[in-house]
Amino acid sequence: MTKSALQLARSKYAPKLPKALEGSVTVRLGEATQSVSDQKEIKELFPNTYGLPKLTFEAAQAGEQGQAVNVGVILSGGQAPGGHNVIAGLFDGIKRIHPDSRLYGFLMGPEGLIKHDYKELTAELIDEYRNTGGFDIIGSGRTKLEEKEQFDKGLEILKKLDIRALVIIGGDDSNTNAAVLAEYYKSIGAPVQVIGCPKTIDGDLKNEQIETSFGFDTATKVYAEVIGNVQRDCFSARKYWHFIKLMGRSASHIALECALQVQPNVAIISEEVEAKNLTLDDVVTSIAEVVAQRAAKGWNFGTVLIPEGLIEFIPAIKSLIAELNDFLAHHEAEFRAVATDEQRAFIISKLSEANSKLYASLPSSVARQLTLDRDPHGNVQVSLIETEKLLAQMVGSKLAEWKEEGRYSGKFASLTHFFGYEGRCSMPSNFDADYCYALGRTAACLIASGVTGYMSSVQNLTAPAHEWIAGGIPTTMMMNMERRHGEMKPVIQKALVDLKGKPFAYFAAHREEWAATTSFVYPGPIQFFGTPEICDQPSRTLILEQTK
Ligand code: FBP
Repeated sequence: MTKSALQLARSKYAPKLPKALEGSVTVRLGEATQSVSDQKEIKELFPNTYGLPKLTFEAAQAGEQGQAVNVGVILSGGQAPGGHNVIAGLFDGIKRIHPDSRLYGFLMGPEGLIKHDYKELTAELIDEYRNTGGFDIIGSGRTKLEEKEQFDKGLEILKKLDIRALVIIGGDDSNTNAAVLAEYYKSIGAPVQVIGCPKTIDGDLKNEQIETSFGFDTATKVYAEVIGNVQRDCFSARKYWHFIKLMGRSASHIALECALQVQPNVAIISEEVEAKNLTLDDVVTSIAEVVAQRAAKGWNFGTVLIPEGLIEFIPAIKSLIAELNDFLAHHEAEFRAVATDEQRAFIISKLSEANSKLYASLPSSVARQLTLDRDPHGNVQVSLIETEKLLAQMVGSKLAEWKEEGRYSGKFASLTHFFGYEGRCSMPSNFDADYCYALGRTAACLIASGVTGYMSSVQNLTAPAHEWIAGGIPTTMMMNMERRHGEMKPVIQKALVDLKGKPFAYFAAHREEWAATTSFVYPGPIQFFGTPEICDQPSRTLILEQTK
């Protein structure tokens, strides 16, 4: 593999470790735990892995060498910067347990386990990937690991390779499935420990125990850099409004973090839209008001940040989508038989009055998308809807109306952007490189402790890395019961933006000023070499959340 000068320099970076993990380690057992809610149901579903104690690793005098262990690893779901360092930390950790320990990577996500597709991860291979972005060392995939047949099929290859522990690196759903797998293997007496690691750029796998998921830090820094560049261009030319959609399937953590970093003129937070029961027109009006307010000062430029999942959080659109799903599920053939240019009118004639009115008000491209693009479960694929274009177009129409009424006399030219895939495989920031390596080393300590059904956890993350606290959290502790596909299931609670939390409060306290002035911040690229103030700062979200 040909490497750039920066890649070569970066491959030599030694991640900073929590002090407790530098030498030999001992484990301190905490109190027995409970799930965040629905304790009775979760306990019944996880009789073998419920109520386990939290674990903390502490430095110890050098002890006897452990036994060699074969370990499997899976990358699950969307890419997030730092995944390779989790694997490197795990590799180094199990080699410290015993030099004959071996690591096997299952290829292209959970499917690799089911299809028995794997490769051994040797020291030479691991060295190639230290501190690099991407998941390409073994690939990732979205196959859900949730059926007994899949578990049994996986067990065949685990037995064949004498794998005694499986580490699943994934988001809330993958870690939920990891907990179910841990319980199943324990219930049938299969000697395989299952350990999870918290991954997702979306930042929605966090709670009292998991301070942040890995990848969020780097991805948001990459987006903030690019948004900063767009803002500087915007302020230089002073002729465009930039509508920027940001990844993060449902929660708005990425949009909020970027807003905190770049101070845009407008940032929409989906959770607030839902809490205030806003309509699409309310959202459009709120943006148009800022455009008009700035135009009155002669400033026909600005930036608007839009979270990817916004459309699903607008209560009226949620209800429109639900009715459309239902209608199309029952009348698919009838609908497809209608000529393309008459489909819009056909749908309008079939929906309830409120939804029909809303549907009729949507630009034709979005209206068409709502009826055509449905996933295998019959749901509209809202992530494909170009919300940034929808909002830019609707704000333009609103301003044109206001111009006719004499309420607005500015110029409005818009440009749209979507930043998502650009940030998912970026070279990890020092924070993510250190955090991920520590998560991998912690996973190895959990394996050495013989436990199963735990998630690797590293806490105290706004302190310098050597003060971080490594341990294990029973995954059942983070669970509650939720309705999924019509059935109540035990799942890890997804963290949405907390409207009472400090990051949102800071944003809310400053947004009017950012709208009325031009207070853009240009964060610049991630730095790897330099002082900790430049290279090691965690996300603003994490800093604000941990401010006393
Ligand atoms: P994970 O939850 O698996 O980490 O993935 C998050 C994400 O990057 C979302 O932000 C985005 O909506 C989605 O993946 C895109 O999915 P895909 O990679 O399948 O296009």
